[in-house]
Amino acid sequence: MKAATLRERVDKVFKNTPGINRILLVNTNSQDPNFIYLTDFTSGLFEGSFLLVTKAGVTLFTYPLEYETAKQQAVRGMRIVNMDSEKKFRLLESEIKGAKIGVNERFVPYRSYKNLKKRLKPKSIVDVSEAFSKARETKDSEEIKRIREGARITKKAVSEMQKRLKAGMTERELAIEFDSLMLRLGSERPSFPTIVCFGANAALPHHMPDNTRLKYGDFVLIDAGAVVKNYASDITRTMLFGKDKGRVKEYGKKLAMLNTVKAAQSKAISAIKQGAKGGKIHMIAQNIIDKADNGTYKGTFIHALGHSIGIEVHDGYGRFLSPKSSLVLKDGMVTSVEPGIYLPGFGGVRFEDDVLVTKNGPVIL
Ligand SMILES: [Mn+2]
Repeated sequence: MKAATLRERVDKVFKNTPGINRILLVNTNSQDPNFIYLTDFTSGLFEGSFLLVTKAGVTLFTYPLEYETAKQQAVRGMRIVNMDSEKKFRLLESEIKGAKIGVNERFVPYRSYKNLKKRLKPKSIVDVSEAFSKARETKDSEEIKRIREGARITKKAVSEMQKRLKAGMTERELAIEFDSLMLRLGSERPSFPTIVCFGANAALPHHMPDNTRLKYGDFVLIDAGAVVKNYASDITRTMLFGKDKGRVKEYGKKLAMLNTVKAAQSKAISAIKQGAKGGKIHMIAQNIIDKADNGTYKGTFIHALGHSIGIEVHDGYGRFLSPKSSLVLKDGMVTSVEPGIYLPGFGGVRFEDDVLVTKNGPVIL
């Protein structure tokens, strides 16, 4: 596997859009993830820019503000148009008028859609979002390298943070320190707002760091990810603050939770390979949790085992390891594997890694 060229990515998208040979990606005040997928730009915001995608090549219509930024990053097969005048806008219009075009309905706001119809007058508009999801579901070597680097940075930051835990520090203080550690280690930005949970807060899977203070014997759960060249990573670690058995309240129960989730995660990961079914992988983890300690944790694993990871943290619409998932794993997919146990009022445990699917089995990134 090698890094795909722009042409190869464009071909990968058009393979799944029969009858469509013209796609218009429309940015809002943020970039369509598919715009990022094709341009691979790592600098610039490109608010309100358009990317016209045809089999012959890709044209970026942007504004004077970022024209130079675009030109510096343009690769072969990419044309950059500076929309500094109404005439240039008409160039875009002439490309679209009377044509059947594909758009990403999962991204274009209704208002932009209406404007597009009114101003650019295409003959018809169809949704091509699924074609992009399919193109993006398997990663090339460069994409994998970036996710691996993000995961490495995140794991390094967790182990560094573990040494800096102090009784009395707040979740917010930890989150601020953790994010700054990741940035220093090479992260461009967090994949999502860093989740930090102390004690009972760990029972809430998406708890946001607040002013809760760390106490001896608390669970400490960190769920975070570093972005490297547009690609996200997503790692969760849970630990106990303080290891002295005698002084940690309900040490045995906490340790059993940690061990159960670890076992569920490693069993599920070892079943991952090309051809395996997403639903089955989820059930491997769920069964271990449900049956452990005579059913003490039955029903406490309350979310999907994993999700596709790439440009978006939840990449690839609907591609999940979940109980009813019909997803069949393919070589080159990257999925999170994140079982958990959540006991409201007491605490929770989650372990999460990013796993590459190959023909021969799993590779933990
Ligand atoms: Mn995740």
